[in-house]
Amino acid sequence: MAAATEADHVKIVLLGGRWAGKSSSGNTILNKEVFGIGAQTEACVMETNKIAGTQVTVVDTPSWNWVPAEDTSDELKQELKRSVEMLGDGPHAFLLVYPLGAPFVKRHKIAVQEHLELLGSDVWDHTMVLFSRGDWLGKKTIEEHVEGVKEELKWLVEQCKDRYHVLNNKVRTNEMQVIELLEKIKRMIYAKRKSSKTEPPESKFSFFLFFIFCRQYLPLLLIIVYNKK
Ligand SMILES: Nc1nc2c(ncn2[C@@H]2O[C@H](COP(=O)(O)OP(=O)(O)OP(=O)(O)O)[C@@H](O)[C@H]2O)c(=O)[nH]1
Ligand SMILES: [Mg+2]
Repeated sequence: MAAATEADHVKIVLLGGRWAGKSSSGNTILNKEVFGIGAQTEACVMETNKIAGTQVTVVDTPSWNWVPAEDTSDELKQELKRSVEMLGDGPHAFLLVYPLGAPFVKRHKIAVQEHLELLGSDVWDHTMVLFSRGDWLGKKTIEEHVEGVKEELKWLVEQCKDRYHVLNNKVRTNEMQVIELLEKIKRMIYAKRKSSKTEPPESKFSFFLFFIFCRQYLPLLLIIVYNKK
């Protein structure tokens, strides 16, 4: 998947299991009631708004059930893939929405891993955990909460290279929580852009390896060419 790179237009896909808080989080991010809450989201919906000077586009998706991907219908799999296609050159970020405090055990891990990987082998490079239900944090910070989570949820945070954020979708007046999320996404875009600039182009790298491997045979090759003349 070729993710888009401009940070003046942030493109997001919300992913997750049933009742995770995807549509609510989409509404919080866009600061308007555009995604239906309470009724199950059946198909991808794309909406956009300008937030703190940044154009933000969000695709809300239907949820998967907490089962391995092979037990998920072809229609749902198609719909998940369509969420990426709807954004043309792809999203900057997949936000994997998970309700804060909900148990995350082996079957959740398998479902997340298998459904995300339907979207390409590099999907984890663009994924951040978005905890919904931030109002359940109480006096703890999200960092303190994440430090204390169990093994499977730790795995999820590590898969996302420690990128996570929390939203309280019950308080729409706290626009800082969205601005901070957008900052984290922009940081992810810049980091990705930087690493792809420093990677040697594949063709040059292959030639370099070929040269290293073959240099010992060069004199032999020259003798053969010379004798043929
Ligand atoms: N207290 C609290 N409730 C939340 C929060 N975010 C979402 N909810 C509630 O969680 C329930 C599910 O939210 P949705 O946004 O519809 O979740 P969804 O992932 O889109 O669900 P489906 O599309 O039906 O699978 C709703 O009752 C929301 O009001 C939050 O931050 N705090
Ligand atoms: Mg929904």
